[in-house]
Amino acid sequence: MSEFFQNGPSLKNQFEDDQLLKSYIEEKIPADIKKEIIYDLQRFGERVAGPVLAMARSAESNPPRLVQFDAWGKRIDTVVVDSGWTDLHKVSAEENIVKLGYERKYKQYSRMIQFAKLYLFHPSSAFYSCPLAMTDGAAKLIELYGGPELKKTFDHLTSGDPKEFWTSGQWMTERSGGSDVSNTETIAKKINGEWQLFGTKWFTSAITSEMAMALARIEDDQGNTVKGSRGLSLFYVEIKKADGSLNNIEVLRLKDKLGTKALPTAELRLIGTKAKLVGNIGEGVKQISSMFNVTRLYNSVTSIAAFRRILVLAKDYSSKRRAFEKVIEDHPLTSSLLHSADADFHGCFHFTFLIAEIFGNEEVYAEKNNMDLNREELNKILRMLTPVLKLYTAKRTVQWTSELLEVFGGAGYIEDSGIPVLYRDNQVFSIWEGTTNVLSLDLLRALKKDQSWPLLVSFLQKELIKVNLDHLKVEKDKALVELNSMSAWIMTVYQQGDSALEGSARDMAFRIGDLVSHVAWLRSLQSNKAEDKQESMLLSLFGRRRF
Ligand code: MFK
Repeated sequence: MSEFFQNGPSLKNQFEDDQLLKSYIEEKIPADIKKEIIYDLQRFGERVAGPVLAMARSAESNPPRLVQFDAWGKRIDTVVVDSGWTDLHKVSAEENIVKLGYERKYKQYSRMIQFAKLYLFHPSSAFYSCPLAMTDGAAKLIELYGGPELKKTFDHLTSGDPKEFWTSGQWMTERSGGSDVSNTETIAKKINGEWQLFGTKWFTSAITSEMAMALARIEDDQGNTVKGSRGLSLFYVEIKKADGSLNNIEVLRLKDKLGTKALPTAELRLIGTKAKLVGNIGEGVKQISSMFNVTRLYNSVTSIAAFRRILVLAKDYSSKRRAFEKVIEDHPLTSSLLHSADADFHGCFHFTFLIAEIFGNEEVYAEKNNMDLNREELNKILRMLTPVLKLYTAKRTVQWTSELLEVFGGAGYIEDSGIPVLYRDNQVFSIWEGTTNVLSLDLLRALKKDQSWPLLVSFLQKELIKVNLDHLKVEKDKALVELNSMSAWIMTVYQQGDSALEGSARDMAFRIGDLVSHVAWLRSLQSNKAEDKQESMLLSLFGRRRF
C-alpha cells in the first residue's frame, strides 16, 4: 500500500509573504512613518498566520447559540459565543483597527494604514471584521451628526483598550424592506420625554455588540407617520440596560446562514427599546448612507483579503501537488489560471487602495494633495466609485473563490481542508451592504446627481499623463482608448432614456471597475519606479478572464 500523503497548503507571515502589499507600503508611506508601520505590519502578519487564525477556527467550529430561557423559565435571550470570538474582540482593540481611522496619527495615510491592517486581519478573523465595519461606520455617523452626549460612546468605539472597546450593530433591514429601506416599519414614539422603538429587525449582526444604529419611523401623538424614506430617522440604541438585561429587546432567533457561521446574526423584536435620536428628524436614510462609504470600503478591503487568501493557498498547493509527472503549477493550464487570478487580484488591490487613499485625503484634507483634487471633487469621486468598488471586488472574489477551489481537486470540497469555509463565506460579499444590482443603480444615482463622469474622466486622464515608463505605454494607450469609448457609450445610453440607462447600469459599473483598477495599477507601477517587469507582465486590461 502506498505511504504517500499529500502535504496541504500552508500560510507564512502574511505581511512578509505579500510582495504587493509590501511594495505598496514602500511606495506610498512617507519615510518618517514607514519604519514604525512596517515593524507593526510584520508583527501582525505573523500573528494572523498563527494564533489569530486559531481563534477564528475555534469560533467557527463552535458557533454562537441562543439561550432564550433560564432554568426557571425566565426570558434571558443570551447569545453564548466561543472564547475565540471574545479573543478576536481583544485582538481588534489591541491592534487599533478602528482607532487608526479616527486617531488620524498618520494624517491622510491613516486610512491606508488602517486598511492594510484590516486586510491582514480579515481572513483570520472569522468575520469579526463585520462588527468592525459597523463600528467604524457608527463612529463616522457620530463624528458627523452626534451631539456631545455621544462623545463617550465615540471614545468607546475608537478605543484601543480591549476593556473599553465597544462594537456597534447596524439595524436597517426588516422583513418588509431589505434593499428598499423605505419600507421600514419600526416605529419610534416619544413616551415620557424618551424615544422608544417598536418593531422587528430582520438581520442584525452582531447581536453581541454594545450598541447599534437603527432606523425607525417617528409616530406622532395622533399615531401619524410620514411614509417612505423621508419619514425615517436615525437612532442610537444601547443593547443592554445598566443592570445587564436587554434594553427591551427580544432575540427571536439566530439566523442559520450559508456561511459566516461564527458571526451571531439575529432577528430582534424591539418592544419599547430606549433610544436617542441622532441628527435630524426624517434624514435617517441620508445620514446612514454617509456611513456606506465606510462600510462598503470595509467590504471591499475584506473581500480582496479573502481573494488573496484563497489565491496564496492555491499557489502554495500548486507548488506541492504533483500530477502527470510534475507539480501542477508547471502545467500550462494551471499556471495560466493562476496568472489570470493574480492579474485580477492586482487590479482589485490597486482599485481598493486608490479609494482608501482618496478617502484618507478627503477626511484629512490638505489643499495640496497627491490626487490634485479639491475636497468637493474627492467627495464626488468617492460617492461615485465606492459602490463600483464594492460590487466589483465582491463579484471578483466570489467568482475566483469558486474557480480556485478546483485547484485543490476533491480536497477543496472537504470541510477540514479549510477551503469550503472560504467558498461559503465569500458569497456574502456581493449580498450585504447592497447587492450588485442595487449598487449599480446607486452608481447611476451618483452619476446623475453629481454629473461626475466628466470629473472621473479628467482625474483618470491626469493620472495617465503621469504614466511615462516605456514598458507601460501599451497598457496606458489601451486605457485611453477605453476611456474615450466609454464616454461615447455613456452619452449614447443617456440619450436613450432612463430605462436604457437602468438596463446598462451593471455593464457600466463593471466597465468602470475594469478601467479604474487598470489606471490605479498603472499609477502604482509608475510611481514605485521599481520597473517591476514581473508585475507589469500581469497587467492586461483586456486579457482578463471572463466567467
Ligand atoms: C466584512 C465587511 C463587512 C461589511 C459590513 C457588513 C454588515 C452589514 C449589515 C447590514 O446592515 S447589510 C444591509 C445594508 N443595507 C444596504 O446597504 C441598503 C441597500 N440599499 C440602498 O443602498 C438603497 O440604494 C437605499 C436604501 C439608499 C435607497 O433608499 P432611498 O430612500 O430610495 O434612497 P434615496 O431617496 O435615493 O436617497 C436618500 C438620501 O440618501 C439622498 O439624499 P438627499 O435626501 O440629500 O437627496 C441620497 O443622496 C442619499 N444617499 C443614498 N445612497 C447614498 C446616499 N448618500 C451617500 N452615499 C450613498 N451611497
